Amino acid sequence: MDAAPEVSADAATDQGADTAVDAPLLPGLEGPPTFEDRNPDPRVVEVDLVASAGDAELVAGRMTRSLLYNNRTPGPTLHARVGDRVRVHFRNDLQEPTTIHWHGLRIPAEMDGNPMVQPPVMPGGTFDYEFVVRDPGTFWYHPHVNTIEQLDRGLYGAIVVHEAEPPRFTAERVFVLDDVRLDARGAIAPFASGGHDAVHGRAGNYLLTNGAAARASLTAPRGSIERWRIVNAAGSRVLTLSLQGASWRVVGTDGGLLPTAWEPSRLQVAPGQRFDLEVTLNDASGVTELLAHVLTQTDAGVQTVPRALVELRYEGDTTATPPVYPTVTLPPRAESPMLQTIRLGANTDGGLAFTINGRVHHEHAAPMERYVQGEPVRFTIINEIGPEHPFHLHGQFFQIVSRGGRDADELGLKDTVQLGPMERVVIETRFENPGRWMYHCHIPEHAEHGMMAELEVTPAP
Ligand SMILES: [Cu+2]
Repeated sequence: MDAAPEVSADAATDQGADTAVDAPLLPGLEGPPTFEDRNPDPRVVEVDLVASAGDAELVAGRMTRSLLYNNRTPGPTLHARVGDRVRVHFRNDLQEPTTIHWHGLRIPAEMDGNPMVQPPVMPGGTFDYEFVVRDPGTFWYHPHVNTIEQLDRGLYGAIVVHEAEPPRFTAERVFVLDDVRLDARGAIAPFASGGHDAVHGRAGNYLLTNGAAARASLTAPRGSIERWRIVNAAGSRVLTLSLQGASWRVVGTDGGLLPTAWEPSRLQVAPGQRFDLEVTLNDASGVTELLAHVLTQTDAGVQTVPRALVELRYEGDTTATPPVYPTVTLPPRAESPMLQTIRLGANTDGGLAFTINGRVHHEHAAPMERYVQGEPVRFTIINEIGPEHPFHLHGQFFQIVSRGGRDADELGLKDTVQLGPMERVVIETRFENPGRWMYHCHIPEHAEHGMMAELEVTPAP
């Protein structure tokens, strides 16, 4: 941890906000700028957040009418340390209602920003979100109203919560990945209510890295060891990533650092998921590329083509000390958990709709099930249809027990798990966070057409 002069909150206030010093310093983040913290107390992060329409340069030299947080997409990164209090003064300058959902944070249900527990913030309206960030990790925020359009038009941003004693890297970088569908004029293409988009969710024709369609061009000294925090903010695109010209290990996922790192050949990141990578820049080539392998129409038919999201060139040399990771222990598997089944399906009774346990769910429906805080529950989630579903549970972490009947090797605490066509995944949670919580497919077209339900966790007696 960087040493910083100790300055009491009171002294900082006396001197005015301009001279306030946050102590101890958080590790710096490369990527989207962080929010301006207007509270001098180093344990309080207090920020202003405005959603509005505006122009963004998604493709170089062209402006695209988008929806923005604080006039940019991705919005500023919310940067805090575990245990910090976060206050977000939100104002909705959109022409439509919205909310902010803090994806993955285990915060009080009334701050979760989902429309089952919070009336949407109307145009011109405000809402103050306040919570303590209990868990270190990489998270993100986005609207939970008309998500099909609001997310796709650019409303999302990253959240980084540092460990109490963060491992030290040469640099930490945030990469918020997305795709967007632009028409020939560079405008966001109209949203269709049927067809392929309704079945599979809308995919874009441009990949975005931190809001730009061009590959991110970066430099770093050879010998660096960096932490890369990856967020998939796309509506429906599963990203298959590889790294060329560097060695990498997965050191964290949705719910923070892992007990043991693992080295992928390719890494699949479903919509909503996050992965933290340790990247060692030591390749003879002098250039490192983060690639997304994308199905593409070519002259030779549809093929998987690598697209560079990030190109990093070595400049200078350094000798990084390997980071020292805190010891992480995952909750053990329960001996006799309650067993539940969640079936993800569809029906075409009155147009295409998506179902959970045979029901088309609408907002403000009553909670489907009740659980007691701390009670271990094992869910068998069955995808009974062809389209894929990134299944997301609000306000809790879970572990992936098995996939397709085999023990899962997907280590770590998760809040989002990908289900392929007709696939069956078993997860286990202990419902540590009481309240009313949504669970849904993270593809907005599926969620908003029925695949979004609610459960309730009652406080432990
Ligand atoms: Cu789905």
